[in-house]
Amino acid sequence: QDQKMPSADLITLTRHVLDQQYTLGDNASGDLTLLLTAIQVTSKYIASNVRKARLINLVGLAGAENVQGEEQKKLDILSDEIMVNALRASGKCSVLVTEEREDAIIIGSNPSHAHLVGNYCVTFDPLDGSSNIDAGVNVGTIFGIYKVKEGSKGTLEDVLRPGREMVAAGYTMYGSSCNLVLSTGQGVNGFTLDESLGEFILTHPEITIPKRGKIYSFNEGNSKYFHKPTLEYLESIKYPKDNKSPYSARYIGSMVADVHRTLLYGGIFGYPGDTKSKDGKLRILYEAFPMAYLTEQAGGAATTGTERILDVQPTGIHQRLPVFLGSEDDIKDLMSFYKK
Ligand code: AHM
Ligand code: MG
Repeated sequence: QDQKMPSADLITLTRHVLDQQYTLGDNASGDLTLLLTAIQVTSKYIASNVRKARLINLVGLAGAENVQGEEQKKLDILSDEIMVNALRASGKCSVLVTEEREDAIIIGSNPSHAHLVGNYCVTFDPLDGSSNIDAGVNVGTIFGIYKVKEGSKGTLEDVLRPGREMVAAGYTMYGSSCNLVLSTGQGVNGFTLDESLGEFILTHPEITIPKRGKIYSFNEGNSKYFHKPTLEYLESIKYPKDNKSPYSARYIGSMVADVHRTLLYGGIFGYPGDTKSKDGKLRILYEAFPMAYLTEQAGGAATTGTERILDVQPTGIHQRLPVFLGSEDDIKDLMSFYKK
C-alpha cells in the first residue's frame, strides 16, 4: 500500500476495546466494554468544554471548596457532574469515587437508581491539574476501574483495595490534541480524538516506556521541604559523575501531561512526601494508582520510594501517597537513595 495514502483501516477505541473484550474475561457480558464506551463519551464532552471554556464563561471559580479544601473551578464541577451522570446511567457501576465529592457514591443506596447497579467501581479525578485551566495549559481526566468483589452490590470495601487489583486504568489529556491512554491489563494503548469523526483513533499502539530517560519532573520549588533521599537523588542527576550529561527538567504541574510525556519519552516524575506534607499531594485512588498501573503496563515502575505503589492498601478514599514513576532504571536509581 502507498504509505502516503490515508489509512483505510481505522482502529477506533471502541473497536480496540471490543477486540480486547474476549481476552478480558468480559466476553459473556461486555459490561467493561460498555463502561469504557461511556467514559470515552465523557472525555469528548469534557474536551469540548475545556476547549471552549474562555468562550462560554467556563473559566474561573465556582465559589465552593472541594473535600481537599481547594477552591473548585467551574470546569471541575461541570466535569464531575458529566462523569457521575454518565457513569451512573451506564448501568455498569456500583461505586463511584471522585476527587470532587467527600463521600463515595454508592449507586444502589438510592432506591430510584437500584436498576442501574452494575459490577464495576470507578475512581476518577474528573479534571486534574485545574490550576492550569485558566492559562489554557494541558489538563486531564484520570480514572481507575475495579470489579466489585464476588457477591458484593458495591461498598467502600470494593474500592479500598490495592491498585494491582484494578482491571483497567487510563487518562484523557486535553492538550494540543485530545489523547486517551488506556490499559486493560494487556499493555498500554494511546488514542487521539479525530474531531471530524468524533472518534478516538489508535495512534500510539503498545506504548513502551524507555528503560532509562533523560528528563526529571518534580516541583523543585518544594526543595526546602524535601527529605534527604529526594534531594540527594536530584543532586545525582543534575551533577552526574563520570562526565555524563545532566538530566533536563520538565514540569507542567498537570499530572496527566507530566505522566504522558514520561510514558512517551522516559525519565522520572515525582511528587514526594516531604516535611510539610508527609504523604505528598497526589491521591491514591484516582491519581497514584491509575498512573502507576499504566506505567507498569508500559514496562516502567512506580514506587513510594520504598514500596511498590500498586501494593499499597488504601484506608480512605481521598488518602494521599508519595509518588515516583517512570523508566525502570531511573526508578531503581531513586530507590537506591531511599534504601540508604
Ligand atoms: P489537582 O487535583 O488539585 O489538580 O492537583 C493535582 C495536581 C497534579 O496534576 C499535579 O501533578 C500536581 O497537582 C501539581 O502540584 P503542584 O502545583 O504542587 O506542583
Ligand atoms: Mg483535580
